[in-house]
Amino acid sequence: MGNVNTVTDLQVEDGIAVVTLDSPPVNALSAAVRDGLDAAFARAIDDALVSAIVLICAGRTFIAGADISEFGKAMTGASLFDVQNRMEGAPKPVVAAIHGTALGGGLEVALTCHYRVAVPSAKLGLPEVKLGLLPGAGGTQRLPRIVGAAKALEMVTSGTPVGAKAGLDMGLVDELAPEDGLKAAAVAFAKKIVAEKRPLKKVRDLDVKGGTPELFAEFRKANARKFRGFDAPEANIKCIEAAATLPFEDGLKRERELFMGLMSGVQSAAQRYVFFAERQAAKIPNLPKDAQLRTIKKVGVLGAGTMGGGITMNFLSAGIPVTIVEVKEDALQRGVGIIRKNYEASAAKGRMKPEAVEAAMGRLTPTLDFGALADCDLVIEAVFENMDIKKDVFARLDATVKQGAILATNTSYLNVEEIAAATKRPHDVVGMHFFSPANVMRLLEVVRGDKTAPDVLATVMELSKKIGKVAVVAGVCHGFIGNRMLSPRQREAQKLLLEGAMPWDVDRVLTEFGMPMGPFQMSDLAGLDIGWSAATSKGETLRDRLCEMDRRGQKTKAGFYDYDETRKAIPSPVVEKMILDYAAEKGVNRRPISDEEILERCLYPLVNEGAKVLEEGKAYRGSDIDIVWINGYSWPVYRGGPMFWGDTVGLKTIVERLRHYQNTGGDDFAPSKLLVELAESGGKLSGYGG
Ligand code: 3H9
Repeated sequence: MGNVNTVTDLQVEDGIAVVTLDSPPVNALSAAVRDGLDAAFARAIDDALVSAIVLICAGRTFIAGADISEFGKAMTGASLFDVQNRMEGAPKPVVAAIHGTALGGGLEVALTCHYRVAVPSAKLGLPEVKLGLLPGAGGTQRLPRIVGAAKALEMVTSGTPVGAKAGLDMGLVDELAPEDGLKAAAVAFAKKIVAEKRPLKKVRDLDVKGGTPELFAEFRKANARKFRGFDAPEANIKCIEAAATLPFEDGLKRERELFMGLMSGVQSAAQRYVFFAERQAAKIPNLPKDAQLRTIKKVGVLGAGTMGGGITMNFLSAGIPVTIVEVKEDALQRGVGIIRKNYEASAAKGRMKPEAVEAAMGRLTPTLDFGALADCDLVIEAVFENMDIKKDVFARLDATVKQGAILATNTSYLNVEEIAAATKRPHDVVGMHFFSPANVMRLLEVVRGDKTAPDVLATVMELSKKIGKVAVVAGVCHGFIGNRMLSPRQREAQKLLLEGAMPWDVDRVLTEFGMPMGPFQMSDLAGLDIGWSAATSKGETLRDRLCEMDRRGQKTKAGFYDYDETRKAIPSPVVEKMILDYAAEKGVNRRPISDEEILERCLYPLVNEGAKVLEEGKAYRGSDIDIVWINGYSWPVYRGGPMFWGDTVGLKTIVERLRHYQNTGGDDFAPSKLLVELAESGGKLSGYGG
């Protein structure tokens, strides 16, 4: 317990005041922390025996930012600006001692200190853009005064922190401290400053270097694609521009205005919601407190195809050895070759060191021997998507793999309980549904069968963090959470073609909404012939007809679109004619279809399906569904996922429009019971399930 308030301690020793914050988990700038800082600095400044002040944090990190959970609530406690003014205006040196992460408001506080000392492992950054915000406590005005306009632009618009060593090179950090001796080093540094009578370095008094109009114009142009749809990057750029062109106080005012604009907007509300939703998804309700995690030291992967190879890479990269099993030597060699090629491509782009490639490959044991899976702690099956094959594989795994191991299936649609029933240990069986490319996509759907043991679930959730995935628990149903909700969207997209739209109309509406690709661009990319066979094709669907013409997608340079040499998609007159003929054959009178109808028909049934998932208890929470869509299907994060977006549209409106389409298009559009209930009671899908 601190002697200033519950989270702040002040000790004076040998003329140096040490202010310690201790507000777990991340020392965020809550009202109590601001009050504590304010009072502690007032006392230390008034104390004639104090010649310098060190600010340090207890626990795992320096201040990790403003307290995001306070946003949108009535403000209490000391104002952060007053605290910063007190610190910066102190008549004696103030030194920030940084470990862990100095992020957002945390770095902004450190920038009002006269000096900064950090351990080498510390990270410093302004990640507000990831919350749809900008650094609103002077960060956009002070950072460029130290690191220059170009570097500041990069840091505030990417939100990516820099390490302490890079910080030292840029002038953000004044001295590095030993990893286990931060406090002593910071105190010694403060004493040195006093002894040498060094000036009180105020960042606000420096000039911004390199903030030319050309820099901003070029930066905007170079990043236009990346920032498409987001409000926050442009507001961040405007702030750095203000820093380069206005006096400090005017720049601060501009920063404040732009910050308030973002803060009251729906994009930041969505992105802040996603921040907490992601952390919430990792929590399993009603998990027995005594659930011990199983140890996973060695993983087995069955199948060296695209999925098996991608899955394997996750573990190899995280330092976990993998035994990969195939049935044929050439398939095994091909799979291993692709894994190596992927790593080497990363190394060529500078994303990993060549020795790390060898280290990862060194953890891989390729084999044709099924028996080699016997001593694995977790085996993930990634074989052909067919129930009989999966059952056979699980029966063999049951007979081969040691007791206590976790047996996982990567199925995307099949019933995990039926697969588990092929073993005598269904409690050890779980779904681990990776998304392609499995080494890149962040989402992992963890499918819980009725018999899956709680410790199996907890172990897989924990392991997913280790391999850099965002895991969401799903119940057993066709397509689990994500693919189940995708299917009504695909159905409507196809129907719209018949009724009057063209593939490029549907794709344009969905990309303007913020999806990186529309459904037809996605089909062309994936290949139209997945699950199609020339032998059985009857030319019944548009897809059949395209494949029969060898228009199988990007790989054949033709699918729903034509493709030029640079893979640019061009609307195809052949496809247009084919769609018109097809509609005529089916006796459909095509009509003009508005963009609004395309959007509503593609997305409202998807939201409705999400409500059914919740109603049936196949997801714990509405926010889990949003995490699935953001990380597995690239739903625009600034719209918060389909449940959050549905709430912003208004559930009453969605129910009304679904009923409207139900009148003309049938019961595919019938609103779910839960959706109707929430619409009537004023409830929210995003808040459903807590
Ligand atoms: C800002 O600063 C605005 C200013 O510019 C302007 C002000 C006027 N607030 O991630 P973890 C919680 S905006 C409240 O699992 P890790 C988190 O919810 C802010 N709570 O740990 C979780 O709670 P629980 C700019 C926060 O070790 C627990 O702490 N700063 C905050 O993997 C542990 O978190 C940021 O955007 C917060 N600021 O990662 C930084 N941060 O256990 C956001 C965390 O109940 N934070 N919590 O689920 C992070 O990036 C990571 O949390 C961090 C630690 C890297 C710090």
